[in-house]
Amino acid sequence: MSRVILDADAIRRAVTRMSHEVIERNKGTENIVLVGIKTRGIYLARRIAQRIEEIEGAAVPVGEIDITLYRDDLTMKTATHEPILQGSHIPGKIDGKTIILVDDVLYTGRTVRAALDALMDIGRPAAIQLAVLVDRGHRELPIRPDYVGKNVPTARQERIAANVNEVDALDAVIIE
Ligand code: 3GP
Ligand code: 5GP
Ligand code: MG
Repeated sequence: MSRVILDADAIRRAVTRMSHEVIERNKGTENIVLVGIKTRGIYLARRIAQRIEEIEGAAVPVGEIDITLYRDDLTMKTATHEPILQGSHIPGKIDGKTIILVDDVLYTGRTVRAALDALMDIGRPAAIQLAVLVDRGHRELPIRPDYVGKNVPTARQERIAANVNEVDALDAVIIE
């Protein structure tokens, strides 16, 4: 049995709200760099950047970071199966910038931890904030998002399909 948690309109509204929150919290867009995590986080970061540009009339740079889970299957998650950095592309220097990390789903927090490590290796940002479309709980590290599309309490064995148009040819967050 599966259930739609966010449809296309709801995702669009969540992205719009998060974009406003980013602008408000940072008092503008001047120092901001958006960094999307691997596949779907990248497209969400681009959407937020586009929305911010529509609202503020200023372009925000978007980078990407590729972190792959080093594990045998998607349902298993143990301390020995840590996310590993595959690569990253960040436009310009991140020193003194406010980085906004963007991902589709936040779960244990290990992927974000790996992304933080990678960013710290590249430079010294003034601050790093976290935006996720879905927070499904079950954190294993002291990591919390600053901007959340929707909090979705889940059981560990549940899966959330975060479909984005650019990859999945539809916009929908579905719990299955
Ligand atoms: P993404 O790269 O767009 O984030 O990890 C590969 C894909 O599988 C991810 O796409 C993610 O959406 C999906 N996925 C579903 N469940 C899980 C999970 O528990 N862990 C991870 N890492 N990915 C999952
Ligand atoms: P974490 O490292 O916080 O456990 O997991 C975060 C990463 O794994 C995100 O990049 C996300 O794509 C993926 N992930 C974890 N759980 C799920 C889930 O239920 N659904 C989807 N779509 N992705 C998930
Ligand atoms: Mg992801």
